[in-house]
Amino acid sequence: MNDRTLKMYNIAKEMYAELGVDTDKALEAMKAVSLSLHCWQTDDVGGFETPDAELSGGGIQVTGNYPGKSRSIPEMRDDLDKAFSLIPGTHRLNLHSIYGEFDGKKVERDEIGPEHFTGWVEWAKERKLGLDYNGSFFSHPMADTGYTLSSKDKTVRDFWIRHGQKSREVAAYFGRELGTPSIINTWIPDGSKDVPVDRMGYRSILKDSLDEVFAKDFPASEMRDAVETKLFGIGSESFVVGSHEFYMGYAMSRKKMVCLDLGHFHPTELIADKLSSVYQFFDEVLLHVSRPVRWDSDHVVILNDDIRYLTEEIVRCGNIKNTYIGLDFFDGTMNRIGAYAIGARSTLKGLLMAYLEPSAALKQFDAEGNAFGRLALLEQLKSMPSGAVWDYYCEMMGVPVEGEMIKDVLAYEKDVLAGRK
Ligand code: RNT
Ligand code: ZN
Repeated sequence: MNDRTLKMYNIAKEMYAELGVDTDKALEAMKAVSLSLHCWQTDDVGGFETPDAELSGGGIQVTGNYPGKSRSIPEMRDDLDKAFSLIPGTHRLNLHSIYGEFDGKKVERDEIGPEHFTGWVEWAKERKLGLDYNGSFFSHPMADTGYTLSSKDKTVRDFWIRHGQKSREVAAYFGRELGTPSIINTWIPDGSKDVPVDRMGYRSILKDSLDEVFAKDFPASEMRDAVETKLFGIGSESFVVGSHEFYMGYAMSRKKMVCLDLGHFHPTELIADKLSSVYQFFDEVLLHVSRPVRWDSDHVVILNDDIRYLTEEIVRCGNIKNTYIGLDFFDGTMNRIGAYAIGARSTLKGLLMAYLEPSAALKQFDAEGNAFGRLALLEQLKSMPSGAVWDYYCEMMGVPVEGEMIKDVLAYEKDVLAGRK
């Protein structure tokens, strides 16, 4: 441990102790936090379905052409190893079906099954990582009309129903092999640019299709389903079939989880405020931590107010063990490994700051109706030395502190990414 890091930590520890906060306890809590790192930041959600798979329409938009994106699964694994080495703690990996190992063969989405993920399972076992999963209902000719599971064309929707069913087999396989339940999230891009007339029809089809997708029961020890709500997207500005109300109702009636993505609501609407409501009625929830800039732009997560509020609520609600924290951003304009490091570390920093809250004192002000005391203490916290605790945590967990992280990422760019021409 670096001398200065230790000195600063000890001062911080003393200052927090004066507020009734035990920094060592906060760090113990941090060690138990597990993020689900999304694999798709390594290659801008391209996938490796065919040797030259390119992202095409159908609901996902990535901008940027920064050099060095992974072009194959081995490269992707190198990048993920690098990313994990920059993030303190034990985390999980979240795969999409377009990242199966298809050996250069064309495998249709409705044929992607566990056999295409044996290599990933080996990889995860070696690293003692849990795997989460997603069917990929986008970037495919069968998604070109803008409708998949809610399509009025039976051939189209049956195709995606089979994809959904197979995807759940993959997740269950992950859970069985790795001994930790795989969280499988279903997000579909369905909706329309212009105002539809038959909203009712599409939503009723979606409900029936989902019932078919979820017809088979799997033990909760193997996999758990989440359904991701959304307000609007590029190409689905006027209508998204799987809206928040739709999926809240669906998930509640079918005992599934909802997935709340920070970019999937009105720009001023906060997910942070939703958690304490959702926890009243659901056992578990999945989060997609992202950063919308004016729209669902999936910018790299930073420690902004939205993340502060979200992480505070996660901790304040006292239900983090039932909260699956997935990351979901993709930015092709910068070093992609650096993007992971920033996004994951900022989420963790938010959680650490939340664990460093003097919750007893704050709750007391709350209960007494002392709005000034509460606000003043919250403001005081903003200049407390949480950075010293963070650096200490990074060193303790064997990952680089802030300034070193930048150097480390730039060295990887020079040594590895620059060679990907
Ligand atoms: C899209 C959803 C979805 C995707 C990933 C790739 O709006 O947020 O979660 O980002 O599945
Ligand atoms: Zn998402």
